[in-house]
Amino acid sequence: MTKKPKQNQPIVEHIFTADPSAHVFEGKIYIYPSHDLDHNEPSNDNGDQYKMEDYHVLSMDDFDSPVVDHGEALHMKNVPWVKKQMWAPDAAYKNDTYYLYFPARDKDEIFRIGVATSDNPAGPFTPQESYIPGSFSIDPAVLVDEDGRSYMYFGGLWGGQLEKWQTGSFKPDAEGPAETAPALGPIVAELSDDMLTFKQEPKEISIVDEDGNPLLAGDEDRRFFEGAWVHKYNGYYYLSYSTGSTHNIVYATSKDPQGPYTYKGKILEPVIGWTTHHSIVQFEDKWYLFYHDSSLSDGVNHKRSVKFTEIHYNEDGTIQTIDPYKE
Ligand code: FUB
Repeated sequence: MTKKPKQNQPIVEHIFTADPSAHVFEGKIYIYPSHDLDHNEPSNDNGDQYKMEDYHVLSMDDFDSPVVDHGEALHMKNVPWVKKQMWAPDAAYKNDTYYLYFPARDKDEIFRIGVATSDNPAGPFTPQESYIPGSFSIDPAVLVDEDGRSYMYFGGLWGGQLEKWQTGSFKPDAEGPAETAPALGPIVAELSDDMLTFKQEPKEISIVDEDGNPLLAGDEDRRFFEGAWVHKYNGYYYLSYSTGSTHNIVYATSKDPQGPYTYKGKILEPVIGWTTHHSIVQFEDKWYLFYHDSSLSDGVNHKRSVKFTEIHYNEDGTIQTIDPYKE
């Protein structure tokens, strides 16, 4: 158990954690992060430095309570289809079961998305033998909607391989669209009732500007890069994501969980470190952003720490932009 967390400070310091997916389960806050390894190997644009091998689940009773590390919830040695790199996970609850969704490279080094189950939100989780058929790329985020339907949002550029799936099959040398062409959007697939397979063929989400025109690939301040997350507020779906190369967390809204989404603005200014990745969760009557940065490692991109801060909506439903280094 570690001390009571403070806003905009690492919530744990005994391990490096990143890519937090936060949920309220059984009245407590559960955080499903990546577990960054403490190594000193070089970085590249393929993300080879992100060598993660397992997941730890963190929880806190509320924001005045210490953070509990529940220990190893799943290790890649126990997942038959995984070769390496267990990246950003998410969790969901349905059918009296907790589901842990996670991307990793399969034996051919292609990113796929797997699922593991538990009757406890802290795990341990038992993985399925193989990845979800038809899954690809990284960063799954699952929304269980109020009508009982569930959706997985996923995808990420560069090391996340999304560019390589534009034709529907994996093309190792494929590159992203030209700067003047529509940007690649995140992918959505409705999940089957058992939460273990896709009910439909995954499809790309369109993100448009205020005039209804698709965001372009060259619009790096606003276009999708990785780390999609969807939450609901006042009847609207909010799709938020990282812009990658420009390091923003931005958002777009829609009345339909599968889009199209209209770009609205920036939630989080760039943080220390190359990656930025977040989730948004309501606890009691407040809303919180969980995110990470590399402050604890003095800026080493693959040694990150999960933090949180409160977010505030304006009357019109827009979200106020946060600079996490200005209190
Ligand atoms: O943690 C590995 C990768 O870095 C994640 O999958 C991305 O979202 C980025 O945070």
